[in-house]
Amino acid sequence: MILMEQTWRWYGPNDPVSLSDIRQAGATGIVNALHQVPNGEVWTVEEIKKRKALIEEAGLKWSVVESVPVHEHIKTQTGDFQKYIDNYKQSIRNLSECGIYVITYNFMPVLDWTRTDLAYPMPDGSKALRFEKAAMVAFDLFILKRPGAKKEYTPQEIEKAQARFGQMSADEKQLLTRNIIAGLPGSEESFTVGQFQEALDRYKETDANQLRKNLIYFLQEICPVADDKNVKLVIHADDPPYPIFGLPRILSTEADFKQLVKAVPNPSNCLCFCTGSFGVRADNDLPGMVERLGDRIYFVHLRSTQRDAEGNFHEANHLEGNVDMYRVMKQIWLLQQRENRSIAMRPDHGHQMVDDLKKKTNPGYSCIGRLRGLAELRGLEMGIAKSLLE
Ligand code: DNO
Repeated sequence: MILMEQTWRWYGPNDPVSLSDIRQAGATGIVNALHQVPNGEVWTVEEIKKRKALIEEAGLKWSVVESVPVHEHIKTQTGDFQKYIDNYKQSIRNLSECGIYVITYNFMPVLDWTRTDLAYPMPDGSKALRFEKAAMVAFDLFILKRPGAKKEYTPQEIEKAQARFGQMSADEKQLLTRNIIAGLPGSEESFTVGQFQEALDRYKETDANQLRKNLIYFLQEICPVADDKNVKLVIHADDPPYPIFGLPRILSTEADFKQLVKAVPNPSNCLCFCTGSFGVRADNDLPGMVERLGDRIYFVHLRSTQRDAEGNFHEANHLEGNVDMYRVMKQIWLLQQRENRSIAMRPDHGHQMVDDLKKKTNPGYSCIGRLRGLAELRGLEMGIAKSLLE
């Protein structure tokens, strides 16, 4: 019987969650990145080996890279993009040489994952991450004052945002701004309001079609290297899975990924299946996606989101919310047996809860919430496996 490899995202030596904590959570694999290397530069064998040794000394294995960031120039195909692509190829070769074969990346313009509230109170006293539409629109229209933004919203949305903004204190406005543009854990970019507008302006010539072409070009360049080195390049879904701030998003649905595979069929062109990101769209059939895209899934982020009719969502407990985790898990288990391989998963995000409420934690990446998530998910997988086998 093949079960998933249980992994845990670790932010490196400065992470308040230590490698020893992670071992006690029961994970065996580490998901890590060299955040100290500036975006666009080569990850050297020496630096990779140093980090790898640290992880192995703790009795764990560096299983997945999340992420080798893709430089903005690659996404817009401007400036030194060819140099950055060459550097990316070298990082792939170097990681493979060190025995690391799964590399996560995303192709979201300017911002990585985005939330408006990092401490949304849940009825049980824990705190969750939340994306509130009215707050996002309020930031866009009244703080950023993005030219042309008004056209993208309905009169009702604008009215709601206006009312929401009117009730915010100066501190709340500042916090909202920070939450959106100062960079959440793992994002490689961080902006002031002025810098953010400049970054958006760099996408004036890059609509969804162009961005897709640039991604295809990037993959046509790097996939042959990855194929040759046995590496899987797993793209992460857009989060949230639709355009924000007028920026194109091109990996939000099953059709988006299928189109990408059609354009670049290389075996290394694979998917990081993030149930929380894809699950924000009601039109994404998650268990069906595992069934149909499974041969390309080499890493899984498991979490659930709860959405409402207005486009708000918050992160639910791992087995609650809109993601049918039982059906997703069943498909993953079947896929593993079918293909005779174990897939790395990590419990993604978790509520800030219990003692972590008194600590400074990385939003979404506190210890106890993820520990709860991992415990529930491994139990679910074991239950499914045994019930199908007996
Ligand atoms: C958020 C993460 C993302 C992810 C990147 C992958 O919690 O899932 O930051 O790591 O989008 O490149």
